[in-house]
Amino acid sequence: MEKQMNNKSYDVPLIVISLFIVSVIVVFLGLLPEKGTAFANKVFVFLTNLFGAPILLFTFGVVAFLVYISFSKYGDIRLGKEKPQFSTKSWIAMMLTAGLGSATVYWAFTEWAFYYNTPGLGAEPQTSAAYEWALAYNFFHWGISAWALYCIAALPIAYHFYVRKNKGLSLSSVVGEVTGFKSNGVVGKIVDIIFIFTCLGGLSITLGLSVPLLSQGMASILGIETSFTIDLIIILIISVVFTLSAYLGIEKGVKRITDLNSVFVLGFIGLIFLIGPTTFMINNSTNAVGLMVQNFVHMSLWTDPIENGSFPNDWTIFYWLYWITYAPFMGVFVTRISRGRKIKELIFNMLISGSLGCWIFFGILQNISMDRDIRGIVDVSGSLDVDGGNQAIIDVLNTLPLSTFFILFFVVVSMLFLASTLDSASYTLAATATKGLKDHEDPSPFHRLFWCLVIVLVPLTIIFINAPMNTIKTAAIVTSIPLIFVLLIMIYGLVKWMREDFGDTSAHVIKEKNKRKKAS
Ligand code: NM2
Repeated sequence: MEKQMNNKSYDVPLIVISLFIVSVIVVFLGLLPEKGTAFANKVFVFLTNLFGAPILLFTFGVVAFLVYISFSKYGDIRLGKEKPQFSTKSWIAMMLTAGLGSATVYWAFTEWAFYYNTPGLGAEPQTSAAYEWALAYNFFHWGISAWALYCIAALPIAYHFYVRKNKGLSLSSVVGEVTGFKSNGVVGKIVDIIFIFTCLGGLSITLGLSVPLLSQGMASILGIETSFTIDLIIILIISVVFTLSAYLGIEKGVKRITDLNSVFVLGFIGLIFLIGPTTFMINNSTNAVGLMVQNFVHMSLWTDPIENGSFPNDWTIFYWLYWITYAPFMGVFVTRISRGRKIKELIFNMLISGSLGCWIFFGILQNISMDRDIRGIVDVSGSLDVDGGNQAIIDVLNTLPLSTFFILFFVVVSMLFLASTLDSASYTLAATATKGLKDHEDPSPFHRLFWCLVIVLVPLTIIFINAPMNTIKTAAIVTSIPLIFVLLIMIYGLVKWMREDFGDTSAHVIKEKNKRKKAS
């Protein structure tokens, strides 16, 4: 049965299946937390063992493929002949802010510490070498390969939409065009469900990590103890205010504030960079880029086959899957903002500018936290087992001059990150679950609020039972593996289309053909 709303309708089977699976997870984890987390751990180990090497090969293959395309004649294909809608600077800024989320702030202070305690590539734990490798690995996990995973989701969608001029910006419409199955038939539904679950998986990590951190910040400002109630209040306020903002008519104001967030982020990291230790930040980051570039292939394909340590599964493979959970959402977003760009321009800016943006962000925040650990001021690496490092993050901020101002700044930045993540995710999910939605139409505000509440159920349960990191990570592992198959279909389609459209055309003709239209 479908409920009518004008000529649009809710996709009831999609909503029911999603609600059912989410409820099963919430009830299982909530009622049997120990069994639930032990089960999640087993699933994590099983899937990363089974799919680990293929995922590493896939990601490395994607990087090689994109580098090849950008240097080949296909790189000159323009995605729509119109003038780009945004300047290159704001285009890159938009990709960066959309591609990173609220948990990025958590990782920015703590990620190196995980690697310092259990390093990759055989380094000795908790040594100087481990400090150096920690930052190199952080740059690797937020670098070229990671952005390549975003890019490989974006390119087929953009090609389908601008070059082939097919209808629809969803994964199911791309898969429909490639395979010939109807996008509103069974195959399309399966793709939509996979899409929804990957989004939910990614958001579980994002919210599971960022909500407790945000409430830690709030509690420190208010001088109270953190508790689940604070987590709950924060998430409810953000969900209701931000998702209903369109309905309440304050969307423009809210949007302006979230747009301002990139300025806030720049201000935040800029000030910390100036306070320093600036030289250490520059030196350690330069060193990390060197280590990473030198070992790029080894890091990309390292499975630790003899020692069977858990680093590749726990980090590299997990990270690629974590990025993949956001890839479909990013693919659609990047397509929307990339009309008029050449394929090579898209690849270059996603891989290089995207990575550089991450390295600057992490190069400043990882290093301030590492510096406090090296000098014995805050025990960041020792705090991970206690509370995931949340208190240590606040303690690091407390070492800055005008620390209250910085913690407040930090809380505002995290809150806006969280709000924009929830806002765009609930929008995308509601749009996927609304039948007959035209490109310029929006799903109803209540439908968005519904998805917003569904999104927060699993992470809230995870926070409530105080689940270990592996339970949080399992959400991404389970949900993004099916999406790899969808991505493979999309890559196949892209190659097929490019060969059909330009296979017999020589490089200079492609260049000529793809000149931008003169402004009329
Ligand atoms: N990525 C970039 O959790 C977040 O901050 C969202 C994370 C996929 C690793 C993005």
